[in-house]
Amino acid sequence: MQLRQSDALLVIDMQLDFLPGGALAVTDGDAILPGINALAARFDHVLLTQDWHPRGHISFASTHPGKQPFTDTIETPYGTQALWPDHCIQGTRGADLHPDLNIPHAELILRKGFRRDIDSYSAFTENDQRTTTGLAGYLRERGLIRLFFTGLAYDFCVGFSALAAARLGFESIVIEDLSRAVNLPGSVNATNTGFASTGVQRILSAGLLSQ
Ligand code: VGL
Ligand code: ZN
Repeated sequence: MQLRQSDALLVIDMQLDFLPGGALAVTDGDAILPGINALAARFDHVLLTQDWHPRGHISFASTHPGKQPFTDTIETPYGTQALWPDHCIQGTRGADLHPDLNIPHAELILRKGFRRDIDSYSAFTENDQRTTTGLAGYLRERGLIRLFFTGLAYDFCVGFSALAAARLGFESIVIEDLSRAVNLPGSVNATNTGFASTGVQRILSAGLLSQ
């Protein structure tokens, strides 16, 4: 696959809390770091995202007495919200990008999930399906219309971002081997079904790295 000037690589949430040893560690999340670095060097335009929650965030099980992370959910004005361990708290070490992420030419770091009462898996549209992050406007204004997604987690922030991008009219491509899943029951199947019905493409990095 030939890269174009209108392409951007989005590197989703490669933060210490999502990597082994972190508060919401994704299994083997660190295994994709070298591949992401190598791929990013091929792209003129790279954007990074950072999950960026205030203390007491609605998605933290600890905010809701008696609730357990991963298994319990809550009902919110915008629907059912999964509950997680405290993670990616603004300004803490766990919210830092992994120091081995080596993409000095990244042009934007987009923070999301900073509203206490709305979670945001997607880098475009928050979980209320209404509030936007402004990213679509930023990309359109810059003429970046074909988007490649890598990072964590496949079944949450990568998946929701790629789906939102496709719905917003971008060409949306997930690089499967440069992502890893949290793997809650059914979450990967739901992600793949959503990709198929929304027109999100799934590719392997080799097709881009061999150019
Ligand atoms: C994520 C759960 C909670 C992610 C963020 O980056 O996939 N997952 N917050
Ligand atoms: Zn989060």
